[in-house]
Amino acid sequence: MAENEDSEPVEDGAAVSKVERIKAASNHLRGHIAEELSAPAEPFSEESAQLLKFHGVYQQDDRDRRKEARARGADKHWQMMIRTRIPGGVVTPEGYLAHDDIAQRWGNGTIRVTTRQAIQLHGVLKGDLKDTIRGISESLLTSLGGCGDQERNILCCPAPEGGKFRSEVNRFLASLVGELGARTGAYHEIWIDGELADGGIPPGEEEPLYGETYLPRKFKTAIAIEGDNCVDVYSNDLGLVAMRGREGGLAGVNLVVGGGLGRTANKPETFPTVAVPLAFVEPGQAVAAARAVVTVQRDFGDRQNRRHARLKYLIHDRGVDWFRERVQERLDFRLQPPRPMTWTPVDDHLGWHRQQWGRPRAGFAEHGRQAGRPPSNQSGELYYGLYVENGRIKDEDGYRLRSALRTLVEELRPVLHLTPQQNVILVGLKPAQKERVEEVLREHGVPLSEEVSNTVRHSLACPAYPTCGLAVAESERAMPSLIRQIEAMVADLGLAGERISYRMTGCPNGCARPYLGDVGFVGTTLGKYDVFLGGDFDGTRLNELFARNVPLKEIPALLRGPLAAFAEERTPGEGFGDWCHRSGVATLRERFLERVA
Ligand code: SRM
Ligand code: SF4
Repeated sequence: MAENEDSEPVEDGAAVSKVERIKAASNHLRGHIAEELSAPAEPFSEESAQLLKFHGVYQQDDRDRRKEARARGADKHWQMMIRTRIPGGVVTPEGYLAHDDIAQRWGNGTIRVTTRQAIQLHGVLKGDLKDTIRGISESLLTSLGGCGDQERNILCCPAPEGGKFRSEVNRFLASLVGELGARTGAYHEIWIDGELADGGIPPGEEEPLYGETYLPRKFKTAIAIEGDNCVDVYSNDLGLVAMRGREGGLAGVNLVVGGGLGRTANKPETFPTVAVPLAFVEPGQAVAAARAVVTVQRDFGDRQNRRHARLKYLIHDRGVDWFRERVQERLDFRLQPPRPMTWTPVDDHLGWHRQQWGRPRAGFAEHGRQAGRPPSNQSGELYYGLYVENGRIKDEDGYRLRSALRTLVEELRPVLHLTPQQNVILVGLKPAQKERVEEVLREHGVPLSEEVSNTVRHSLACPAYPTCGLAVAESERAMPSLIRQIEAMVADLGLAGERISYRMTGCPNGCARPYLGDVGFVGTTLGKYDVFLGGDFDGTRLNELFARNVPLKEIPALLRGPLAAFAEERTPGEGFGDWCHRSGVATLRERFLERVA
């Protein structure tokens, strides 16, 4: 039997993890959440905390306030994080303003755009949770499916491009969201109308896709547009690459499977890996094919050991051919061989662009229903990709991004497209409004995206301390200072024009996708990071460990050698990660590290 903290033996000698038993006994995710809500001063039980994740809620504690909590005799300063699921990152102005209101009233005053195009609100107290979720729901959004062992927020390239092809991709996204979502009424009962919540499963309620135990683990899906991998499609359990047809529409979809980045320190049996090609399917077959992939993972994924439960381990253990056969068995059409894919450097969609169609209406904000869009942009509307450092929308000292965005959204009513790089695109702006956008940003001390250096612009960091219970090192609070030191050094080396991605996380789980950056920093303990080099800017290749346990303040000096050599030795157009890969990260270690760890 596999050894792990979650598994316990059962009578027939098999084992399922504790979370599996909690799911099975939960009456479609109801459990005792409603009952426990009536005691606002007490934290949720472990069972409810597990089920809450399916509702998009994490029970956390403020790790900066542990001492203070103990001093006043409390266990911890308990608080909730709520993650709103936003397919393709498309939010109406009303949806955005509702989150801004909630952040102010019940949260910690900040809004966080995630690496999966969702919104997180931190610091909500248990007693305010119901009002918070009701507020989200009133803005026609939902946190159901934000977390938990189910299909997570489905990513899609956020560029507000129009035409037949994008309309078909958008319709595909909406169908996927409808097909792969949970059907339980628990969310509505507990948070919205309060009826039936502890009364078991109402007659006739079914979870046709998930059954009683949902999936063995989280399941992540992304749609990339052929050529532009801005969603980091290879890091997903299921990647769907939309391929253009000769007539300008959607020719079909390439499926890639088994990506995932999480790993556990000192457990080499856990590892990051990129998704591998599975098949090509026609547009009308793509939803069924995606569903079949999910059901194979549902039926064969590891339900004993949660560290081995992601789809990537099933594919690693059984092979992609075995997996393809299982998927094929569930379909009434033939899977075709995957088509060749080429990628151009990832576009982060920042700055001013001309839209190819008129003012959009909310795409997926209305619980997955997509509104129509006019086919062409007769009014010459624009979109503006606004850089948000590490996804945190906040007011702090002279930098008042949150107020600036609130002003712009209230005044100009743009739809917002959240990006997988934690940025925000304001969509549907009139050319006459360009000046006003820039004026509001300047008035609030927010740099225009065009003024942000390439180094800062292409950096990502996960939240880590103080909210993430799994953090072993700082990330969002460490990156701004580190990246500015690197920015100065890069400029000094004459590399300011280069696009190099730097990604940091406060533990090896990989939430800011550090193993796919040109450069990755992964926290190992407070103040120290493993440094990885040699990914590619297109996100198709994992980087490799360059140096272990590097103190934060030594990172710039450590990177100087490889960056200086890159400046001298690169071939025309070669990226930093590609140069590291071509040189060999092992060779770079010998050249630039005095002592190889
Ligand atoms: Fe993540 C767990 C934050 C994207 C891999 N992730 C967490 C938790 C919920 C910590 C926890 O379980 O207690 C973090 C909440 C921290 C906080 O205070 O907000 C957290 N993950 C995030 C976000 C907010 C990072 C960000 O900077 O935006 C991202 C939210 C995405 C969303 O909207 O759904 C986020 N997490 C990712 C990604 C990147 C991606 O999906 O594109 C990954 C790597 C890809 C993957 O899943 O393999 C990722 N998060 C993990 C893992 C490791 C999973 C594994 O297979 O081992 C965990 C821990 C776990 O699941 O046990 C985790
Ligand atoms: Fe937390 Fe680790 Fe994810 Fe960062 S990478 S948010 S520290 S789980």
